[in-house]
Amino acid sequence: MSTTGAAPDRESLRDLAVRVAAEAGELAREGQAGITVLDTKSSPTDVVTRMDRATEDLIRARLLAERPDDAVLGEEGGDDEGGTSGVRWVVDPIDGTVNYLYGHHDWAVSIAAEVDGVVVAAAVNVPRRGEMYEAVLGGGARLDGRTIQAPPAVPLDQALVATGFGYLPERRAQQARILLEVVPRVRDIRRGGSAAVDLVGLAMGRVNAYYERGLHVWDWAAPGLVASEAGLRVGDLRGGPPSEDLVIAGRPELQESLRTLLAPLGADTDG
Ligand code: LIP
Repeated sequence: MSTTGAAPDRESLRDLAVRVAAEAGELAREGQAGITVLDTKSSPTDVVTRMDRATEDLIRARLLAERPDDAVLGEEGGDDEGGTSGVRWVVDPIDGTVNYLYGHHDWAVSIAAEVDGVVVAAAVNVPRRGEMYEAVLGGGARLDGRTIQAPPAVPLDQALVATGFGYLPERRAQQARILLEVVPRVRDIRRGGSAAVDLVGLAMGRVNAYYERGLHVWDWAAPGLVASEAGLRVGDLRGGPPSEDLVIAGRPELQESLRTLLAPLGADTDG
């Protein structure tokens, strides 16, 4: 992507993300009742609904109406590969589609803005909880306008740890084997069904740590910025940035302890 003009300010990108996430969240919330599977993706369990597509279409249209020179990467529509502004939006219209399909509350609309490859602004709307999270890089994280800070670390054996499972059977089998080693060493496990809700919940202290293999950048871009701006470390298993191999998050001391537990188990491999 070639860049033209001055970098836009982060707050205006965040404000646009929040406005669009609010409208998209309302559309998706209204469409949840009676929703059915429209299609499947990587496996028969990896579903997409009419509302995933409609919500992403609305987000793309609203973002590009205001910023026509930006690029957009979305879970459902892929990478448009356009854009000359240096800004790329990373969008998950409904993160937690299976929760959405079954009428659960924990699903989210995630919109992040990257400038030259760095996530600088984010909005995560969890409509059925009535929660709008937002963050700018270096500017902190907020829930409904109030600054949030994650609570201090706890020792690993007292940690409530969220995780998730991929859609491929072989990967799930390895994730289950790893879980057998994790469960006896932590307070308990939660499988909420939305990586975005897990990561913003971590920022709120609803869990103490989170790990998952096989996420995509749209799963973590926006909620990962909310989490890191709330004082959490969000990375991979080897001390690098979050990746499809593994996303692992928590207060730095706890994230380190969890990495030490997971690394020898091959948690960033399929076994
Ligand atoms: C899902 C996640 C879920 C995870 C799945 C998937 P989707 O996103 O948020 O927690 O375990 O692997 O990535 O498919 O509902 O947008």
